[in-house]
Amino acid sequence: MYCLFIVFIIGTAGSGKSLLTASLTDWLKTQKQDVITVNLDPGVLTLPYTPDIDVRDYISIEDIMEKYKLGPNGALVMAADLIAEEAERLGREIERLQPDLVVVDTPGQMELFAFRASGPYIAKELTTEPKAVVYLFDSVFSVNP
Ligand SMILES: Nc1nc2c(ncn2[C@@H]2O[C@H](COP(=O)(O)OP(=O)(O)OP(=O)(O)O)[C@@H](O)[C@H]2O)c(=O)[nH]1
Ligand SMILES: [Mg+2]
Repeated sequence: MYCLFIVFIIGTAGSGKSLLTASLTDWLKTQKQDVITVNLDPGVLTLPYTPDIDVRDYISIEDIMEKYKLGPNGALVMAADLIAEEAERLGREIERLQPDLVVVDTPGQMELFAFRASGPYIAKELTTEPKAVVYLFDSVFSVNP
């Protein structure tokens, strides 16, 4: 039976989510793991990895700002809801690629993913298989408990 594990990289803005997605995936590939990356950040311009599935193919922050006359934060809230609408399609894309592991890079404004209904909904819709969360803190701040 096909079974996949999906890891959501969540953390505060600039805590290193995208870089960890890149390094973790590279390392897993050296361990001969069949892994793919998913970018769920619609606002990012450049990434340190080439995502196999990219939410920017469906959603553009600039288009949302223009179309709905929203500021950058309002547009990100709206984008989170639009991603939720696309979640089933993203889930089908993952299924089509049949990986063993999926590393999901989430948006910098973690409250959009972690503290709104759309985040858990997206997580649930992407797959019914086992899921894990890796939570990143700012490392410099975390030195002092
Ligand atoms: N020295 C060091 N720099 C890091 C580390 N992880 C990330 N960085 C740097 O921190 C900056 C932000 O890293 P990103 O991976 O873009 O962080 P992010 O959480 O994806 O950022 P947003 O998506 O914008 O919230 C980049 O310049 C990285 O090179 C790390 O472990 N050590
Ligand atoms: Mg990022």
